[in-house]
Parts: sequence; structure tokens; C-alpha cells
Amino acid sequence: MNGSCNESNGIHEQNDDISWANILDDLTTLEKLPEPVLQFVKQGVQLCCPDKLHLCQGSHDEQATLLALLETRGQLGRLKKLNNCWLARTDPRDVARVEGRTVMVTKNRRDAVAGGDNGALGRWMSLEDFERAKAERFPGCMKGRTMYVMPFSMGPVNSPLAKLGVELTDSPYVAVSMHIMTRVGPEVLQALQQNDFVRCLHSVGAPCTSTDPRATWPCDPDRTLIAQLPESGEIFSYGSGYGGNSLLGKKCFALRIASRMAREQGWLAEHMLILGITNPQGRKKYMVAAFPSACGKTNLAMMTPALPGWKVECVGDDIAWMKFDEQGQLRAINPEFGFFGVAPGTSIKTNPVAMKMIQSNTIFTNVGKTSDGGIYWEGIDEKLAKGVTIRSWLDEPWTPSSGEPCAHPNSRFCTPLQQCSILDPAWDDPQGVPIEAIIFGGRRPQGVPLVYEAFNWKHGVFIGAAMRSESTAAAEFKGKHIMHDPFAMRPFFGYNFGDYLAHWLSMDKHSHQPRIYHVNWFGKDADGHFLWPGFGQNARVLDWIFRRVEGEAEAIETAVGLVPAPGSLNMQELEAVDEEALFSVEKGFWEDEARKVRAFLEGQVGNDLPAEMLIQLKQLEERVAELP
Ligand code: SAT
Ligand code: MN
Repeated sequence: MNGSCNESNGIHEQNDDISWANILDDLTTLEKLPEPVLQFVKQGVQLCCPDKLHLCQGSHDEQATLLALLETRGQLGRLKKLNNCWLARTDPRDVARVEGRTVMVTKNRRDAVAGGDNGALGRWMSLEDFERAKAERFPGCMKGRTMYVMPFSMGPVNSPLAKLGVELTDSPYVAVSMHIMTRVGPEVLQALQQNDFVRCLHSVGAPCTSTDPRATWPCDPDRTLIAQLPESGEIFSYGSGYGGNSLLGKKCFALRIASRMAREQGWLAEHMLILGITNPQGRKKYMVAAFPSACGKTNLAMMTPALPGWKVECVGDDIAWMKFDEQGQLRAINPEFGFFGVAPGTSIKTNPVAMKMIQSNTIFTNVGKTSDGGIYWEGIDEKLAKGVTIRSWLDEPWTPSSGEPCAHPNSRFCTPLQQCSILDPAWDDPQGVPIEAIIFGGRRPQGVPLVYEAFNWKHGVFIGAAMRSESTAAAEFKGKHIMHDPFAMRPFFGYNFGDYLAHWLSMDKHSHQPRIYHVNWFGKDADGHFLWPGFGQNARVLDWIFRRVEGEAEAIETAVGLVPAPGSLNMQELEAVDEEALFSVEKGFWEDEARKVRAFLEGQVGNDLPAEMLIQLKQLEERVAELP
């Protein structure tokens, strides 16, 4: 054969032609591919040398076949108690995003990372170093495996706000997950005839010659590399099969590559949920909210309001693509097609909508399993039938006294959007939904009020820039410490954060500018108890924001922003909460906070920081200095 990857030729003496008949069962598949996609597939095959090629067309049958294949190989187990639900257990070294191995590859470092040589907000790799790293990893990496070709759309196909991608992956687990998380199907192939696409190449990376029968989750943790090349619209991911490392439509494309596209094209790609909220009078507003990973975006996006007469509907739980339209109205789409939500802590009490939607067609990863074929995790709050036992995510017998968690703290459910019972009627609207409020937030045990409103857009941008939050299990960090996480985008910026701030500031000119808020559901008292009940009770905060946007609710000025005037937050029928503690703006705390924000902005953004941010910081420091 003249294929490039046969042993005798070796991978370095590649011929241009591929012997398609050797790797493809149905040659008519090739005719379905638009020429640029075919070229991309060809390059991928020549580089990675898969044994087989499979074009994914997004059908139900195809998904069923892939799931059955994964079951046969022991890579997925069926959860008999649920309907078409599956459990994957990963290699314990491959359980979260690896920020330390995620890089932006650009010609100039400054285009990717702010703050000059000291800047640590993002990681940069030169094109030369990347070429070397690629050559050390990808050649021949798919030998013995099948390469799946996944053409996908982020956003409703043909929406002016949507973008296309093609992922080549050697992981059938990634293929079935991408089926859920993105739009895949003939209409995507059709759209690819006329439109460019982001080129995504993914390999789990481990040599598949492994004879270890336990190697059901191949990966190469020591050499993992997730590289984004925004200048050419390419993503290369090697060595991990998990979540944002491998489902390349999500963080790599929809945030890192897209945020850079958005800057060039005048829109925003943000780490935000999108929800619609209707008041008892039937008036509806849409809001977006940016919280770091694993801080409750999914719970807020699907909230069951504790306030009578209110209704929340979900557009998305993780990513928003937004653009001001010609009327000066910010409009948002959810580029995704599924939920990849954190499992632990999800229960009938905390998120009944999610608990219902994950009873079918869901892929669980690294949760515990009950002996009757159900799921289990910390905080699931479910009684087990008599005699039922549990195995942990590590497939070991588990009881509450085991001392180890039953589910990995970053274990996930992957579920189609359309299974959400409160999916918003406009979830698929190609024009997007009109956004009236932008909410920032994080996990702040101390010092940060329940809610405050920005004085104006510029101050709102500053609030986003100054965000800090306790670290979570979504990335590799150990222990809980408060990290700077501006706009909840720290791991996801696709370009220089100083330019990102300038881009946000440049949006201060539209007729229907959304108002900007900061919330903190996670304040604790001296004994470590939460000050606020959270979950459905957060509707009280959304109600206040709703009425503020309508110009109704009263607010009072504090050093950090506008907080609810006494009596303006609906506290009816809420068990006693310590309102004073919830809204205290304490001088010592905020002096320290402002100091940390200054050190961060000066140290990490430096000369790239827009002057307006220093003005806002100075004003905050002055207001704090005046506190008693
Ligand atoms: O990046 S993941 O998709 O694994 C989850 C997250 O960090 O939000
Ligand atoms: Mn996220």
C-alpha cells in the first residue's frame, strides 16, 4: 500500500496518498466530506496512523453502536437501574483539567499572556516549541486504534452566532460525549460546505499495544499537552481523555479559541450560564452568570425558586456567546448541546431538575455505583434499599466510614440539553436571548456581601477583573485557597487579559447596556456555617436584581457597590439569617482585598492593564479608606 503509516515506510517517509480502503469500510463516506474537511482528515491520518477511520454522522444508531463497543471493551458499564445510562471510570491520574499543561501557541507571547515575562495569567508556547512537542507526541499515536471524525456545530446550525468544528479523536468515549455535548449531524456537514471550521485533533496518547487488561482508560499523564493555536484556528490535545481536556468543543474551542475570535469580530465568549426568569406577574428577563468551575452554575441555571410564583428556565449552564445586536441589545446563545455537570452535591433538594434529567441517556464519569445498578456520590441524599452496597469511583467497596470519597470530587454527568424539563423555549433560537443582567460570583467564605450592583459598566468590568474564588476540584489544584479568577476565565483566556479588559470596556456604548452584579452564596460565620441557605433561596437575590433592572428595588451605596436597601430584599418566610453579616463591608477585609487586587493587576497584567482599571481600583481604595 502507499499509505503513509505502514511499518516499512515508517512515519517519516510519508507518501501523500492514503490507502483509504485499508482504513475505511465504506468509501462513500469520503464523498460526504467537503474538500477542506477531507484535507484535514488526510493530514490527521498521515500524522497519527489510525488502523481505522469512522465518520460520525450523529445518528441515534451510531451512538448506540459506539456505546455498545465501549461496553464490550469494559470502558463503560451499563447502569441497570437507569435508562441507557453508563459509567466510565478513568485512570485515577486523569480526573480533571490540567491547567499546567494547557498552552496558547501564538507568534508573539504578548498576544497570549498579559504582563510581560512575569505574567502568569495563561501559559504560552512558541510555535517552534509547539512543533517540537507535537512531533514528540502525535506521529503514529493512533496506531491500533480507530480515528473518529466528528463534525460539530457550537450553537444552532446556521445561527449567525454559531461556529463549526471538526474533532478527530481516537477515543470512542470522547466521541459519544461529543455527540451529547455538541450538535453533530448531516446539517453540520452541509454547513461545512460553505464555512470554515476549527481543526481539533485529540489523542489519548498511550500506546495501545498495552496488554494490561486494566488499561481501560488509556492516557499519557506525564506527557499531556493541550495546545490552542488561535492564529490558525487549531487545537491539539494529547494524553488525556477527560472533560475539558478532550471534549474540545468546550473550553478549548468555545472559550479559548472563541474568545480570541470574539475580540476580533466584536463579540464575547464567556464562562457563563444563561437563564430566563419570570416573575409572578409573567414578565421575563434573561441573565448570564459567571462563576468559576464547580461553584454552582448548573444549580443556578436550573434553579427551582423558593419564592412562590417565580419560574427559572435554562438556556445553558457553562458557556455564553454574546453579541450586541443592531438595536444595542446584548444577545446570548449557548454554544453547547448538553450538560457536563459536577455530580457530587447534586440531589433532589439541591437540584431536582438535574436529578430528573440524569435518569436516562447519561454518561457518568467517576461517580460511585450501587449494587442494584444505580449511581451514588457525596450529598446525593438518597436512601439505599436494604442489602444494596456501593462501590467507589475506584471500583472498591465503599461505605460512609471508608474515609475516602465515594465519587471523585470532579465526577460528572453528561446529559443532553433537551432532557432538562425547564429548558427555555428560546434555547435554540439562532438570534439568541436578550440579556439584561450580568452576574459575577465566586466562593468567598469571608467578607464578600451576598449581592452588590456595579455603579456603572466600567465599575462592573472592574468587579469582573477583581474576582477571586476558593479553588475547586475542577482543575488539578490541591487544597482550598482563594485564587484570582477574573471573569471566571482564568484558565480559559484565549488572548492577553489586558486586551480582554479593553474589549469589555469598549462595549460601554450600547442603548440597552445590561447591569452588572456580584453575588456570593458561600459566606460563612465564625463557626464555619453558611450565612445563606443558597439553592432555591437564591431566587430572592435574582428577584432583587430583576426589580433593580426594572428600576423598582431600592439600593444603598457601599464602598464596593450598591447593596439592597433595608427591606428591599424579599426575606418573607425565610428562617432567620444574619443580614448584618451577609451585607457587611468591613474596612480591614476590603483594605486587604484591594491590596491583593492591586498586586494581582500590577504584577500579572502590568503595562497591559487599561488605565481605566487603575482608576476604578483607586476609587475602590478611596471608598474603603473612608469606611469607619
Ligand atoms: O473543563 S471541564 O469541562 O472539565 C469542567 C470545568 O472546568 O468547568
Ligand atoms: Mn465550566
